[in-house]
Amino acid sequence: MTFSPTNTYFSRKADQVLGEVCSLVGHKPQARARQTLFKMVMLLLLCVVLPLTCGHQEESSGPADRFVCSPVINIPKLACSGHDDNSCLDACHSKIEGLERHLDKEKKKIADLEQRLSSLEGQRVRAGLGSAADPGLSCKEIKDTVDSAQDGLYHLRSQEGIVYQTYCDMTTADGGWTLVSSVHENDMYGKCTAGDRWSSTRGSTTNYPEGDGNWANFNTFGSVELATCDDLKNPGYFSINASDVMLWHVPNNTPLSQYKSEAYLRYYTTDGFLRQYGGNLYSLFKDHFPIVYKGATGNGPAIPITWDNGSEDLLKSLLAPNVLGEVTPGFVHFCVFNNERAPHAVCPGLKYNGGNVEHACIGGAAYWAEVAPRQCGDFAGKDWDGYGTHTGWSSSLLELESAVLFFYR
Ligand code: 3S6
Ligand code: CA
Ligand code: CA
Ligand code: CA
Repeated sequence: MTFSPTNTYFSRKADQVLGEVCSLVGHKPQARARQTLFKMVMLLLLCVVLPLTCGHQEESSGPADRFVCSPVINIPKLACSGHDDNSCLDACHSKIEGLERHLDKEKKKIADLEQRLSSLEGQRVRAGLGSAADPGLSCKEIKDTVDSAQDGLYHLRSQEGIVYQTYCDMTTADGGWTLVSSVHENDMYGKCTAGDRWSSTRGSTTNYPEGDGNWANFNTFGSVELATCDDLKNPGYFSINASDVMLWHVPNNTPLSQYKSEAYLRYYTTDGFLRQYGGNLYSLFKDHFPIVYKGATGNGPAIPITWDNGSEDLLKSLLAPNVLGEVTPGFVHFCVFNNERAPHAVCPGLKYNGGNVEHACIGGAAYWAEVAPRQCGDFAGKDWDGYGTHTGWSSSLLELESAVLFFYR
């Protein structure tokens, strides 16, 4: 006699017990456990129950009745048309394994979708970088994070946590340029008077060898929309850790929306020179080349520039004619002393080789000795041979009446 499930009663009984056990453990039974259990139930039925209730039973010979072997696991019921319990259980098993593989695939899909969702959520949060709610540290940080960022106004925060708004150029040479300052001459006839913040607002004097000292202090002034109407200096000037500078020459009183289009000269450095001077102009002037009357450091570096708008020829056409013999266009030159040992903070667009620096370079301290106070001010001696005459040592009117905007990247 074998224990094959040839009898409907046996097989249903076994199936019922197995199902109860399966539901107790909550999952698929192991094949061996199922076989053992099945045999035990069979024995019990054959030896005890059957003689009492059923009397004589035929031995196995015909085909098996339908045997549902997986009542607990919610899969399509498997009909055992087979011949013994092992083949049925094997079939059950392979079915379960198939479903598990399917489940694993679905789990992986869900994990992938979750990852995509969290990535999209991250982008949405970072897309607000540069807004009032999430100020960036620099235009470069914003551009690096949001590649589609456009030119315009953004909110930044200084290292100290001061929030300010400024203009970001997000397109020139891959963008990321932060407007940090502008040098504007509001009164060429006023010699180191009101508005001469990048030299001296306290007169032509040797009492203050550094003048107002704004090239190397934490003072701030102006506003982004008035960068061509007055001087600008925001916390980015001393707070941003930058590599290069970009300069724009923009006619006075140009509105913010037209800074770029109206800038007839636009150029930038590419060699990362700021990194060796502390990461910004504040550090360059504070720690390396102080703007001090009769200062002992000598001239600072002349950094090659790449033109974005304008050219060396255009620059030369705007400079004072006498200056041309003393300069090499194609640079931005920092901390340049003249014949009388007056420092000039920046020579925009050129390297100054001679001694009459005051006619082409801007910003300084508080004293220019030559016919003092005639060269004292943010634009020093750009009007030496008359206001905007473009003769001798005088600049063109356009240069005299334009602000120089400074960007960091
Ligand atoms: C080409 C004329 C040179 O003139 C000199 O430059 C003159 O002696 C000085 O008065 C003048 C100034 O130094 C210009 O800064
Ligand atoms: Ca002035
Ligand atoms: Ca000024
Ligand atoms: Ca001179």
